[in-house]
Amino acid sequence: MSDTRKPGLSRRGLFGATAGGAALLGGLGGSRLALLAGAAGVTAATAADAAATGAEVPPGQLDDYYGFWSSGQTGELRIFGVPSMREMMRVPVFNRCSATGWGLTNESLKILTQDQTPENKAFLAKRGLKAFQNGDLHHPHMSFTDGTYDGRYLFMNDKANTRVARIRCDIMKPDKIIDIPNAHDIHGLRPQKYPRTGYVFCNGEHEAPLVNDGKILDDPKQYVTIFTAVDGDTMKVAWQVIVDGNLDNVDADYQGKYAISSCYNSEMGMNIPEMTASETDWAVVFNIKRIEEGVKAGDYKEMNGVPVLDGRHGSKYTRYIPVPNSPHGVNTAPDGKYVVVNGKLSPTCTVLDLSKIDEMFEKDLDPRYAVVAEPELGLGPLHTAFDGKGNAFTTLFLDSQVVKWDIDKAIRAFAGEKVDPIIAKIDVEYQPGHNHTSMGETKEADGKWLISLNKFSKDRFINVGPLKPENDQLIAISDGKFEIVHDGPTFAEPHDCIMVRRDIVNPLSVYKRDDPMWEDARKMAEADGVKLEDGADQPIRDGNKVRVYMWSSAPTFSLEKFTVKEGDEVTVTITNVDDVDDLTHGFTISNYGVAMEIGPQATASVTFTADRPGVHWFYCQWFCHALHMEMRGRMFVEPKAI
Ligand code: K7E
Ligand code: CUA
Repeated sequence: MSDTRKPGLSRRGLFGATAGGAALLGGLGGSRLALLAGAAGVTAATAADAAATGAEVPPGQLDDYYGFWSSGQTGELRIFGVPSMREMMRVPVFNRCSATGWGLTNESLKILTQDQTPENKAFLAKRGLKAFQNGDLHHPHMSFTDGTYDGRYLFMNDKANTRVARIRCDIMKPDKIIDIPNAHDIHGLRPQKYPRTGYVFCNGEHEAPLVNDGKILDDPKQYVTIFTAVDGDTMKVAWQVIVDGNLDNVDADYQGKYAISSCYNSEMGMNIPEMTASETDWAVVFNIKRIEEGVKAGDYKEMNGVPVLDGRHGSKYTRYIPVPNSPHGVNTAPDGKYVVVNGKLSPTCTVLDLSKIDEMFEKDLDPRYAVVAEPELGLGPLHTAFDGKGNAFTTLFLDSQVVKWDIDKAIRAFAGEKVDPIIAKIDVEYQPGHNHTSMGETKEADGKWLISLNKFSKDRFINVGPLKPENDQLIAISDGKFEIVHDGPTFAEPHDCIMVRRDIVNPLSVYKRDDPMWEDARKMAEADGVKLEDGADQPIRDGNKVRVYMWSSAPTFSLEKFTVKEGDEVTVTITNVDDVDDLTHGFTISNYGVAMEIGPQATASVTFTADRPGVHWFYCQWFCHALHMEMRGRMFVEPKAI
């Protein structure tokens, strides 16, 4: 990064001043300076500004929107309130969570392991693990019905370990996490918007040999990239399509006909010069109906139990629309007519007309036929959001700006009319990636708020050391406004988010006792003649397996002590019989690495080997009562007779 304190360099320290930035800018000519000259600055917002724009949410008042934020390499989902930008909750998904025991409890491990590929199971077992401990969650998106959010599920990708997860919105916990076979490193992910979700489209970003058994390295011709459609109801892979090039981001249309993915490596390069060599890459359009017919007709190869169709050039299932160098984001406008493919290394965005895509397939036309605009917007366009009123907002990574532009004018300019589609630009701090508008990826886009998820915060906050937070900026866009009203530091590293009207999301406050999450615990208890809500007075022994059943009710566990033998495999199952809002208990056994959350009316269990003799206190780690500190008991581990 450039040193912004050096004289002669602005505080904004544009990427253009760095070696990496210079390389990225190569070939873009003078457009950067021209664009910068036209950029409108923005002044720091004050609290009064925030109040005037409605961004301030006074203490005790509720937000208008749920913000579902990804967390990139942290592997979790985060829930924000918008417009206050208060972080409300973190939901562990692909990561291991110390607070809740996600990745440790039997209930979470079942979800993490039940759809693993045999290869992953074996690979992890060799490392003494049941599940991966990390993830890279980029794209959280809600399920749709008829073009808008329906509040059922959230779907999300794991780029690090090629997984897809689903969160139940009634309890805000994952209920399905699946490995995607054949593909490598799921990046772009979007649910089908119409008629409903339906499919969840997933891009395998990275290319690899189709049979990746260590025989092929330097023969990229034998590398492929795989597009996956997951059935959002069953969370099974429905089908996959092999494509040319790689796959970056994806979006679906509002007609249920297509998914459109960007490709930044049509070259099939294996290093940066090779990947960026060509002046054009493409957007690949998947024809859902034709693919479904192909699956029915048996036009596929089965690989790891999945029908895999060939969608490479010449296939009837796909079309490759050439777009300028290394596109990134793909965003369908809420009018259902247009799709914007963001140029990244090109200062342009390419606008596709979905009705022309219909014609292109039917009449087998030149794929560029579907292009109806290609406005030059600024440097490093990554993602575009919409206000539902004909305007688009595109992040400019290199310029550290968001540009507001008029889709219709861009189309008219492309047709030859002398109109400028650019309405305004504002500076954001700094280097924005995704942006998102309230309800903006649905037909109910309301044009109230825009978020710019900036990859660098630099000097916007007090210095917390070399690792800085990112900076998510809230921008008011209603009534023609275009101003930043809030800076929000975030830990590594939200890529994407959605903002959902709060009436759509209605989670429970207390679990229902018949929740399927602890079905296994219930069956085990039944077999042991125990009712989960009643617990058992004594551990139940079955060889060297010992099962301990307790209930919790503030501020007590039903057992003040239990005894097991060294070497026993112990399963502790706890049912929180409190049915009060917000009364979560925890269960931690000291010096055993055991901790879990037990929500009101929930059951949770954990299994471990009692290999340390002696007295070990277990305690509740969720502050639940005036006697919370006293909410504890002893596990006594009798030493093995020597
Ligand atoms: Cu970071 Cu959506 Cu993974 Cu763009 S992606 S920024
Ligand atoms: Cu129960 Cu603290």
